[in-house]
Amino acid sequence: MGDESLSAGAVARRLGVAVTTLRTWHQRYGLGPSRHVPGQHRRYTTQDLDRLEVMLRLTSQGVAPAEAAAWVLSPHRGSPSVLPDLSVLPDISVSPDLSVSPGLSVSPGLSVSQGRDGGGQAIPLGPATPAARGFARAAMRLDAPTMRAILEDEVAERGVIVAWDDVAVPVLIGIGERHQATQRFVEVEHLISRCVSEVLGAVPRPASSPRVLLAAADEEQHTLPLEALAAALAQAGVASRLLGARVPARALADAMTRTGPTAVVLWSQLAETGDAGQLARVREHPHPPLLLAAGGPGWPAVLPAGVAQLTTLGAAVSLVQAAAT
Ligand code: B12
Repeated sequence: MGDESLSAGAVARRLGVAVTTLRTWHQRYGLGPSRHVPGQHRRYTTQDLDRLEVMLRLTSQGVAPAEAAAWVLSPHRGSPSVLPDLSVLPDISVSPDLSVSPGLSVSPGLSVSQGRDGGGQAIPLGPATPAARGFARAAMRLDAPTMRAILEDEVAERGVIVAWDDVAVPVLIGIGERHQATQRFVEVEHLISRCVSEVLGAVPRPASSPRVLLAAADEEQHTLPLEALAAALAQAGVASRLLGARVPARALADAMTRTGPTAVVLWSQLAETGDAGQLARVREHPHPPLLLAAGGPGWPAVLPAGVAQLTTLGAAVSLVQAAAT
């Protein structure tokens, strides 16, 4: 956020809590905005946001708001990102992990139990940005407007690559793990996919004619990383044509014949769809692209000669941009 300050609405979106919760924390516990510009509403500074973030993490772990606020405001607490040793606070149930649980727009005054299900009601994130935690919390509440607002803010403020790497990816990986462990939360996963797609799809595209072709491998349904690539390329001024999921080799060859791309990127998420023969076929096309690249964990470790391996979104943008311009 730098030196910039935020309105209550922006802070609420970023943290994934209701504005009324912020207001109550301000009135009851003094955790309000500290930046005062004459004639305007007070605004939240980076330090204010840090304090609220800790407040949120503590209350999500079962600490009563009054105790959490007292700790946050304590002059001895050190860095705002350091959490207290929960075992020394009285009357709280302690959860060992820092995963994000739903229901955090708790009614103020709620003291202890959040009804946690051994972490089963949460998206495990590990170390994550406030925006990722807010996005994960909103996802667990199936609160699509807040999810979209958080991601849109990130895209606008930090760009597609950071929004994808720091917000979408940890939450996608986390919900995948949570689903695998519980066989639940398909609805959350689908809503996350939907919101990520919508926000990436809304990034304005360059008017130029696309010379980049993006496609998922045959039978591959995972397309979000390609959608991120298309949006990030667009932000870098590079137009692309995204064919989407499950593109058979023949269809890809036909699309190449008709559009003559200088760069082709194929995505495989699953080993089942990562048949390197598809890459070889692109290479053997009568008009092969300048750059043929494979992305995703589904491909074999050793790729056919002449195929570039993409490992991160940022590197993919640089490579494709260089080939397409
Ligand atoms: C969203 C999702 C779906 C959605 C996809 C929607 C869409 N439009 O894309 C839907 C519902 C369709 C789906 C379907 C399935 N899914 Co799914 N899905 C996911 C989920 C949650 C996110 C996928 C994603 O976008 N990953 C991209 C990023 C977030 O992950 P990553 O690739 O590991 O990222 C690494 C690198 O690729 C790189 N990276 C990240 N982003 C980018 C971008 C670029 C451009 C580059 C170059 C690199 C890069 O950085 C990361 C760190 O190394 C994952 C969980 C997960 N861990 O990925 C499961 C997951 C991939 N799915 C899984 C499964 C099993 C399935 C199904 C088989 C389920 C079923 N029984 O039907 C089907 C597969 C159907 C098919 N044939 O494709 C498993 C795969 C397990 C495995 N390895 O075999 C996962 C891992 C979930 C899990 N933990 O079990 N899925």
